[in-house]
Amino acid sequence: MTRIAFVSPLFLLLACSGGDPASSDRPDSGADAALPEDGGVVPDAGHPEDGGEPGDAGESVDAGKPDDAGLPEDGGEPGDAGLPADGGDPTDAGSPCDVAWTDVQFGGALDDEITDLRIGDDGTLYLTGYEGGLTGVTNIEPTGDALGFVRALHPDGSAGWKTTFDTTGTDTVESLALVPGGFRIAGRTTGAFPNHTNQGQQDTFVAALDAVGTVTRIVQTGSVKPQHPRRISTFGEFLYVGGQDDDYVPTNTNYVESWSDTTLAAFEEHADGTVRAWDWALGSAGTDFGTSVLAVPGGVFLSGMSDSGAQRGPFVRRFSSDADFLWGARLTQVALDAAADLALTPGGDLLVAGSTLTQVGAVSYGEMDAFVMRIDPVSGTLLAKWQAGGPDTDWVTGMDVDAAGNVYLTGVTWGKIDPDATFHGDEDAFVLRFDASGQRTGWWQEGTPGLDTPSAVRVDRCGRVFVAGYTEGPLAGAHEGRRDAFVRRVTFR
Ligand SMILES: [Ca+2]
Ligand SMILES: [Ca+2]
Ligand SMILES: [Ca+2]
Repeated sequence: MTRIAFVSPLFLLLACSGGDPASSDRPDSGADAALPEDGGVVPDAGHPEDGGEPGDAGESVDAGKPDDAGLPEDGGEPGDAGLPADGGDPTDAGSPCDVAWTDVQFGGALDDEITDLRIGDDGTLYLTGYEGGLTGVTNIEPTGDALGFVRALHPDGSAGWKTTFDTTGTDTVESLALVPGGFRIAGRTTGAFPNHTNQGQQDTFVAALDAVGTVTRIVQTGSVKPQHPRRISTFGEFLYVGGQDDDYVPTNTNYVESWSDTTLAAFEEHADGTVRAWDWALGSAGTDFGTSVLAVPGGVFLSGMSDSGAQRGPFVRRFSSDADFLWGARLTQVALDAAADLALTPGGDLLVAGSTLTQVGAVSYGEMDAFVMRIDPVSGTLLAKWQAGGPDTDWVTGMDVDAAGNVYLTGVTWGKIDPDATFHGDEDAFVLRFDASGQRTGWWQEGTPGLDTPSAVRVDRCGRVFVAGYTEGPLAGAHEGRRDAFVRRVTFR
């Protein structure tokens, strides 16, 4: 059960629930995105359409060209605000989009992973992850003396600054958010940072970094259970961390006291410190995960999944910044289905991407498929949904949206994501591109004989698409051993 449990709970779920998941499907279709609990409370604390798109709302650059992999020809994109001058980009020599790229693989003999990827306006890539860990040892991955990192890569893939988080225990950085003047990151540690005490097993930490990676603030928080932050998202002074408390096996015992529970932690940043403001948790009798958070003006969306109980299946919920529950949407009724990631369209609709065993779109392609649902962010009403995949299991781990509304999904496939793809064995990485209406306009699959597992896909302002995660082979460079971190540029077919 050690394979992709760290990035995705698929194997864990498969192990925990013996029954046929399809039998839990209900005739009332997976589309009732507005749940009974959404009592119409719509204080409309802010339209998410201004949640982070700096003015590039309606570009239709290369919206439908199936073969456009973000080629340099769109370097003169009219909405492109990412001029090299605005970030001190060290590699600028002409058009910021006319930069060669060399794929990146790094790590040592032990396990190394990239957990998240963001791209700045100037084309700099920012990675989070860990190095020197061990997977496959306990139910918590990684273990060992892993150190967490945040790294910058120049737009050509060459190394920029690197900041590490390294107590005497196991440390990882799980996610980062770009904020004016720097970054906010979430990670976890079995140790203790200066002036903090570990609350038991693994704690969450959140940190503020300036634009060159200097840590200016760090807060460690937790409980006796193993905290597992998965994604961080910020708006204004609010900082949200979504994830789960992993399966809790009390120290020096070998029984599971509680299966994992979805968690959402809200923090407020003040001049004199970062305060944990409120928490929300979902703990069914079974296994619950949180997968992503997306902060918007006035609140936050949380995605996750629950494998048992009346609300089993993938979900998204909206909360106000004061912890009021605004609405919840149960996306399917299948316990093994998962919501993986959240994004906003240029028009402000909420997109949820995930994986499903059932049919939510026009066609089911076999085993698990990728899905995307477009949801009214105010009411939770389902607006559109689509499905894609190959005949084998396809498991989504990340999503991004560009200024034209094209949607990019990444994940792993156990077969061919397209009939023309080559499957390299075990799991391969894939990326799918869709236009705003859900038509698939491109695919990409690469792999090695081992695991090739992306954690995030991001498109930059030049239309360049990058995928990052871990590989057990020479996916993007020389293989140093066990899992290595990788970043690859995607060329669509
Ligand atoms: Ca499939
Ligand atoms: Ca593979
Ligand atoms: Ca390695």
